[in-house]
Amino acid sequence: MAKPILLYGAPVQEGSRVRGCLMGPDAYRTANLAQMLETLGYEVEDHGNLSIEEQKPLSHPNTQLHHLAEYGAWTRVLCEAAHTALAIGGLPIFLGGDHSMAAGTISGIAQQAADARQEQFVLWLDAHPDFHSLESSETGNLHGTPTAYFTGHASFTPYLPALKAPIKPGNLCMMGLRSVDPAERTALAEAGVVAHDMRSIDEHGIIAPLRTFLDRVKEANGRLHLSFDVDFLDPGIAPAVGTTVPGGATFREAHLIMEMLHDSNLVTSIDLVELNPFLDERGKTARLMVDLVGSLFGKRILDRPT
Ligand code: Z70
Ligand code: MN
Ligand code: MN
Ligand code: MN
Repeated sequence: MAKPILLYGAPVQEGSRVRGCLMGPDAYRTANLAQMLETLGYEVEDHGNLSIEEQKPLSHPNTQLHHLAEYGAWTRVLCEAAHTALAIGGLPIFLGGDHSMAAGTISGIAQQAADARQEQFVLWLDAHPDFHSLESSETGNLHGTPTAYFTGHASFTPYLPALKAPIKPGNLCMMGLRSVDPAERTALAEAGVVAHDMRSIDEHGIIAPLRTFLDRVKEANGRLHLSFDVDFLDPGIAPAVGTTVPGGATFREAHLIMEMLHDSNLVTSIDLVELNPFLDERGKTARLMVDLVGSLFGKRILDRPT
């Protein structure tokens, strides 16, 4: 029997200055995410939306930073929820919410993987590496920082919880990069993150680099977390994001990635982030994301020999 799929809404929008991501979880529900998964034969439990208490503002020498206290509060709540979801044997899907939520979800799943003595890997599908430290962020938007936190590459003390189980930079594979700030570019190379930009996808396609990474996860008998930022996709097919970056993944590249992930049977947890329904066109992006999740969970065009 497949693990039950546990849905957690994370209406986080403090990580950017564009409002609307707090509506993300309800847009996925409106687009029938749970029903679609049930049709595929899964047991689905919707745990509703997580929330944080009102926070007193915190200050930092980088005066551009905003909502630092909320970032800490969401990270604590999501870290706990993610740890628990895995500990009870579920496959959690975190419905975002902006990408700052990945500081919590990924630190939580990494902690639980460490409890179970399993190696944790992360596939990061995004136009951006989100690898800023609190010091290097120019925009002050904290959705640009979670990967630097959960790898332990930068210190977030005392704003975020002490990291118990960092993700090894070499276990973090980024695909789709096309908007990388200078500080992030230097830091990515120095840390040894596995980073594929759009040129790499143009040259090699997505199959070869994804296979190489999935083979590594398999050999390590590891777990795989998928963190899927809507802006990985081309804005022509997925307009509902605050910062659109041209030249993203196509409909077919995205479905193929999801199908390969399904066939690998390695995915143990998922974030769907940065959907901003306020910017959508008649639900098109939410529906596309639900269709992609369908491919990830085994929806296919024709039966295939196994
Ligand atoms: C830029 C920054 C960003 C979206 C992440 C962009 C960050 N590097 N934007 N995800 N949509 O503001 O630090
Ligand atoms: Mn992102
Ligand atoms: Mn534990
Ligand atoms: Mn992004």
